[in-house]
Amino acid sequence: MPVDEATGSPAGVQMVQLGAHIGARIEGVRLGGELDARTVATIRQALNTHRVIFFRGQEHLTEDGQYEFTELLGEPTTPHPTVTSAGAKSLAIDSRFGRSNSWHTDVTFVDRVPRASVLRAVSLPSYGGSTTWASTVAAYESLPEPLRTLAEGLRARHTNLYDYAATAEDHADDTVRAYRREFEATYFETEHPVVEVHPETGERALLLGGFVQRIVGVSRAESDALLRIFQDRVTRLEHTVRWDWSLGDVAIWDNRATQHYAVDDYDGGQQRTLTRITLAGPVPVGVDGAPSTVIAGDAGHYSSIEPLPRAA
Ligand SMILES: O=C(O)CCC(=O)C(=O)O
Ligand SMILES: [Fe+2]
Repeated sequence: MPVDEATGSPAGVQMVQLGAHIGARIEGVRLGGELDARTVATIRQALNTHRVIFFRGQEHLTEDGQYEFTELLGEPTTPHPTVTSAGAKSLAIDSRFGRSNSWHTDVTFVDRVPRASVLRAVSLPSYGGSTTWASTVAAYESLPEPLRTLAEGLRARHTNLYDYAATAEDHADDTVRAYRREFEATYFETEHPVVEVHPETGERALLLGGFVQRIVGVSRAESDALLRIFQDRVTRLEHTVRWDWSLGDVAIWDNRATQHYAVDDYDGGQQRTLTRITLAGPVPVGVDGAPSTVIAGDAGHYSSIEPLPRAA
C-alpha cells in the first residue's frame, strides 16, 4: 500500500486539524471491519494527538459495521453498566430518553473508565443538536503551577446518581424518568484522582465531569469551589471543538483526555438518535501512581480492564 512519506499515513488519508488543542477531521477513510492495519494505526495516533476525530460520509455503516470497526481499535465493552439496551451491541443515544447537555466524561462512575467512545449519527433534527468536546489535557496545562499541584493531590468521588437538584427545572416526562431509573438501577461509586496520567501519552489530564459528587476530604462548599475553578478551565472555548452533525458522520474521542456536551438546541418534538460503542480502558492512575478505587458496584459485566501499556 502506498504511504505518504511525511506523515506515515496511507496515501489518500488526510488529517484536517480543527483547533490548536482539540479536534481533527480525517478524510479518505471508509470505516468498517475490513480497514487495513496502517489506517487503524493512523486513527489511534490521531486520537492521541487530537483527542476527538471526525469522519464524514460513512452512510454505509450499520450497527454491525460500527461494532466491527470499533473492534479494530480495542475491545468493545457491553453498551452500558446499567442501561441494558435490550441485547443491542451499541448504546442508543436517543433524544426521547434524555439529552446529555451537561459536561461529562463517559461512565466515570466505574473504575475501568472507557478508553474511547465511537458515536455514529442515525437520525438528526433539522437544526441544532451539535456536540462539543473539550480537552482536559489543555485544561490541566493551562492551570497556574500552584493550582496544578493542588489538583494533583486531590481525589474525587464519581457516582451514577442523577443530580435532581441541578436538573429541577427540567420537566422530565415518563420516558425520561424511566430511563433515569434504569441508569441508576445499580449504584456505582468510584474514587478517581483529579489528575490522571494518560496511559499512552504520559500527559496529565483533569478527570472530572458531571458524574463527580464531590472532592474527597474537604467540605461541600470547598468541593464546589474547587470544582468550579477546575471545570472553568475545561470549558474555556479555546479548549473546545464543536461538531455540527450530518447523517453518515462518526466521531471518536479519547475519553481519558476529554469531556463533552450535547447541545440541546432543537425543539422537543424532533427526533435525534446516535449509536455509541465504548472501548475498554485501564483503571486510571494519579500522578502519585495510586489507581482509582471502587467504593460501590462491580463493573465486570460492563467491561474488562485493559492492561496498561508496558513502559518503554
Ligand atoms: O448526544 C450526543 O451528541 C452525545 C451524547 C453523549 O454524551 C455520548 O454519546 O456519550
Ligand atoms: Fe457522553
